[in-house]
Amino acid sequence: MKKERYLVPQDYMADPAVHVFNGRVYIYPSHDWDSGAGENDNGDHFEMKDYHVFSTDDIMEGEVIDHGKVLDVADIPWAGRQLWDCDVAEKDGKYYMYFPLKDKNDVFHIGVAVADKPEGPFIPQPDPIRGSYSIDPAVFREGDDYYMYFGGLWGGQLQRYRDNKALEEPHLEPDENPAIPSRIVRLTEDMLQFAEEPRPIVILDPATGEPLKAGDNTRRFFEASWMHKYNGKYYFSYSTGDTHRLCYAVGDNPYGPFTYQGCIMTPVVGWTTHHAIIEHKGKWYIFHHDCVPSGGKTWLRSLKVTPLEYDADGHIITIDGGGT
Ligand code: FUB
Repeated sequence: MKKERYLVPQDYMADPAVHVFNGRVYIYPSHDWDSGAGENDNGDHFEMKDYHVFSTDDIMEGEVIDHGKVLDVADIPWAGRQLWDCDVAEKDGKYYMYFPLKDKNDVFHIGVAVADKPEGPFIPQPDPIRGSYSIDPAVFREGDDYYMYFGGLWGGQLQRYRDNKALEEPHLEPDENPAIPSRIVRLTEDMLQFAEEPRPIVILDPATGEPLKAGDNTRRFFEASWMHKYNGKYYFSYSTGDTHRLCYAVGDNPYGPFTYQGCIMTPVVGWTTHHAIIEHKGKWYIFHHDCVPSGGKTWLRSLKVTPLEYDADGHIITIDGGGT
């Protein structure tokens, strides 16, 4: 099998969420472009304004179809700017796209748009999800329940919240405190709201049994949550942000706690790293992005896929991302 593949060489796409719907693989990426905004820790250079959907029936070799623009920031009533990483879930033949977007006050919330087909078009709800904040929604289905994982530090604004309430001042924890966690929340039956208060995702250090610390920045959560299940275990994976790694932790249920396991992918070329992990036709894949085709421009990222393997104990074998 090929070792990796760029999936959309004709355009810049990033932050893939991937699902198999009706036997076909659908990819929901962010759509990068060169807005001219300056690069900073606030992420102003990620000025994305629409989404495209892609699909294929053969991940490593098949034609990847671009279904075109499926949602535009201009059509979202509460929009300010910046459509970042989205995800899509199916329920009863309808498709729900969850997207982070800054409102007119430059505060991120998570919105929902609905379609009759996995390839859209998606029609946005008039308002964001009540009580939603920060970025990077990833939706995981367990039977009849749908859970959203979300959150991201720095430009993703997660440090502005504690116990689901906005703080007066953003607060990055001191190094010796528990790291700021990703969040999980179950969705309502109509898929349009939170059914409960979001809860923290606790990642435990296997050596001490204690939550990973804020200063442990090669292992602690930063952004890009994803959940998949393998051999009955729940694999929570995420980006470590400023140390540019994709890492994972394993638990016994969707809420955790999760115990840290290791690195899935070493840094790619580019600042951000972001992924989705799926099984298709008995093989496992990690979809991700890097900035090799743009010559390292971190706001112009290209979509990739690489086969993913486990060892006999269920540990993910680390992939070399090709960066430093
Ligand atoms: O694409 C904008 C942001 O960059 C995403 O929301 C993060 O996960 C990072 O990939």
